[in-house]
Amino acid sequence: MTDIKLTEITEIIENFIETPLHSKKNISFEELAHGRINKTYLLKTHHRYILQSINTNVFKNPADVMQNLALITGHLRKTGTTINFLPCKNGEIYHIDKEGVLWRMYEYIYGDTYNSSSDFSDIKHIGHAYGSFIHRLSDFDHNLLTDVIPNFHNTPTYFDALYKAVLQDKMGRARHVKNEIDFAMAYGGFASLLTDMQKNKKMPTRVVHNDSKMGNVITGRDGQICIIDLDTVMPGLVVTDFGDAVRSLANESANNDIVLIYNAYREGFLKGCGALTDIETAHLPHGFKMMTLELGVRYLTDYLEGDVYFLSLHEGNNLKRAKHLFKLAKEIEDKWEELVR
Ligand code: GN1
Ligand code: MG
Repeated sequence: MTDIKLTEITEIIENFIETPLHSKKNISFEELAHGRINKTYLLKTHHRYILQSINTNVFKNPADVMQNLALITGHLRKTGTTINFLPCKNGEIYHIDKEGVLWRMYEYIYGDTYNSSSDFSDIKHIGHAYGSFIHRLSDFDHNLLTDVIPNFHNTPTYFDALYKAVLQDKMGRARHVKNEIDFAMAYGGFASLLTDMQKNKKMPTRVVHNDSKMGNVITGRDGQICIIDLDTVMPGLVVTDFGDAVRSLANESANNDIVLIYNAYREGFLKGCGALTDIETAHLPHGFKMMTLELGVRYLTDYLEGDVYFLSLHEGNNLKRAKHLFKLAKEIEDKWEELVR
């Protein structure tokens, strides 16, 4: 799936200030296909680097993303490890190529990740990592950040987009997914529960990660935790950050007991983030349910619109992802009493 040549890569990295890569001998690269939004390459010489281009269909102003990242990583660096972006010859931490594509590079973080971990002590560890992340950013002024994807976890807007996609039915796919559409629509009322509380100031706005998947936590060789994929770090709700993480664990972990996953994550998360308000703590299960439905709705909408947002690996990929999440939402419903206990 790699569609870039080594000569193009070397041309891009020329723009970053001197690094061991500039020996240009023995450089090899491979595409890392974990993300569904940006293109990511691992560059190898005697050092390793990550080179990424930002998807401008998703991030309309990529320079704003980099401005946020400079502020966030600067703040995080005061209390521990974070991503180190390489400076460019132009004085920025990014380079824009002739086609207008924004490229950035950072030092590869050697360590362990937790893809498909099923071990409860690992899950607690991931929870603790994201909890501590929120804690480390709790004294960062969120007004400094640009809203790089407006309404990113504003669930009702995704439901509105689904209604619109069903009405337009650009690809003529709606009739094949009637059950999924009906399943999602039944949650139309639930969708605004958390955003309403945020609007009414019942739930505080905090700086959160907003894409808290297990694969974004790296335990470095020095034992320090580094959280990556900081593009969507923005003001948001703790409960959605919590919920998206448990959603990702329940979806991708080899372990399939969602109540045990939820409890293990909750224990680590609460230890890491310190005091939450009673309203926040009481709504952690709602965050899990909300984020599961929200992502399911986003995938279903993208399927109806012709797979224009998420990288789709094959025809029907986004529908399959949506179905999987709706199955999880149903399971959350079935286990609700145990989750709110
Ligand atoms: C996208 O590309 P990736 O995997 O980091 C998406 C998240 C979804 C995720 C689902 C900016 O993130 O919101 O949860 O896919 N990011 C954006 O895997 O839309
Ligand atoms: Mg991401």
